[in-house]
Amino acid sequence: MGGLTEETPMGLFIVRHEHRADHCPATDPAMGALLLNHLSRVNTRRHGIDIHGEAVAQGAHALYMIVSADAEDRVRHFLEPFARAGTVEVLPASTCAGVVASGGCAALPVTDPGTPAADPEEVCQDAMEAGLVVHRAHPLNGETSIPALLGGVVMPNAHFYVRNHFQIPLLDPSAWRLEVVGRVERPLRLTLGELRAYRSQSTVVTMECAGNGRFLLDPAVPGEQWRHGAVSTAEWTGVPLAEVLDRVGVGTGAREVVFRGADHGTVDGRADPIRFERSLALDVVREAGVLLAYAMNGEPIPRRHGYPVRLVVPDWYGVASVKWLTEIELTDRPFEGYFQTEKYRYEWNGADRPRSEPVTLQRVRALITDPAPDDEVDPGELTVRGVAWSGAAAIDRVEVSIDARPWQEARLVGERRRHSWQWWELRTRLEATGAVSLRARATDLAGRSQPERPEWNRLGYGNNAIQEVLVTAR
Ligand SMILES: Nc1nc2c(c(=O)[nH]1)N[C@H]1C(S)=C(S)[C@@H](COP(=O)(O)O)O[C@H]1N2
Ligand SMILES: [Mo]
Repeated sequence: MGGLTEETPMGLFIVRHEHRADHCPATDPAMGALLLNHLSRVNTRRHGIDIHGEAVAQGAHALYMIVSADAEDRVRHFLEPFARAGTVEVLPASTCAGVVASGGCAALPVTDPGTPAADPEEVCQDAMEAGLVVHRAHPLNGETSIPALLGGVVMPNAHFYVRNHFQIPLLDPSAWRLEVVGRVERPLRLTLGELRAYRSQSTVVTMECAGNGRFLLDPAVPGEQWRHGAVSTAEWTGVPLAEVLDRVGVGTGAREVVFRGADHGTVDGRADPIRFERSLALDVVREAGVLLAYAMNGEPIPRRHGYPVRLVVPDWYGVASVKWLTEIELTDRPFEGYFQTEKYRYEWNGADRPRSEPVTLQRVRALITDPAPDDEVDPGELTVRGVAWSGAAAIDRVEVSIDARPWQEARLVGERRRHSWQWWELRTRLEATGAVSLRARATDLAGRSQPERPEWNRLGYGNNAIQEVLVTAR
């Protein structure tokens, strides 16, 4: 093993030291002090190791440590004083995130030789530390825990849900280019600096995964078992796609715009790896206020959310908002990519033949953020709060029903918003004690509301059934 360089990956080790009861070094004050100095930050840094935790099992004369170092030899060298006092075992180890992300204790770490991609272990560890509820470690999929929604209109980037189909690509911002090709009059190739020089716009947008709430479908359907947290809101800043289209000039016969992400991998039923690609009709692109976003809540878009540039399609289910965008192609025919034609479609078993429809606008929905499921609340005054949104129109009203009693209208908080969710609250009274059911139902200005029960479809999309939160009053 070479010397300690900046690129040397650090290994994780578990150390176990034991000594005989009648040879406990800690009983001798001088020896004890020596050991403590040996374990000091100054000394461990000198040895090129980092101690994450150490503890002595009480009465067992056994010491355990979790350390990292670039090589096992370094750890052994550091442990020489302990070896003189008894036995030393050094076990190469992984974090739980590393083990789960690579598919088990016996598996080798995941690597994809094709593209530089983010380290799955690191990506997963970050998500856990941010408090996301992880559904799958690799590729990372995690939802926002509902209490984390509480607060302002937008939420911190760290808490924004993550939906990935492939590994997160590591794109170098200086090498990144956005190609605009196909049925255009003047094809274009933009650097990040050139894109940022265009007129920018900021929009607060609520993004929801079409699979949000899938766990409630009966019979169960395959796919990530999202609860209610595959939805978040951020302020996105970027260039209106319409500006770039004006610049290239839409060519004759152009009908659709295809967006390509830099991420890729294999999927069921296809032999060759594919990229993440989606299309939108040209008229949708013009009307929807689509952004080529480079900032999220005022910061560069984090890696897992599409750095350096992603599409943001307000009001549409998240799948339309292609991350790690590198190519835009105008075409004269309907796009038939995997994520367009085989996934992200509502499919029902029709009377005589199966029917299918693409997933488009987010369906109207209210979420209760407070109280949380299984909370204990005091009888008497109760405030129920939450958010509500709809892709088709602004929210008209939110109503709450307690224990299936008549609906009470909640107050909408702040101004009416078009592309982002709306906070609402209801101050009410709880007369009874014991188990209490709280339900919230939103209606938008287009007159759409929520169904009582999830509407089943084969791939489990668009479940906007009225949410029920059960709490206990005592
Ligand atoms: N390139 C790329 N873009 C993507 C995806 C993806 O896997 N790859 N997932 C889509 C889906 S299904 C959703 S719901 C949103 C999620 O965005 P987020 O991870 O920033 O929350 O990104 C969309 N864009
Ligand atoms: Mo999604």
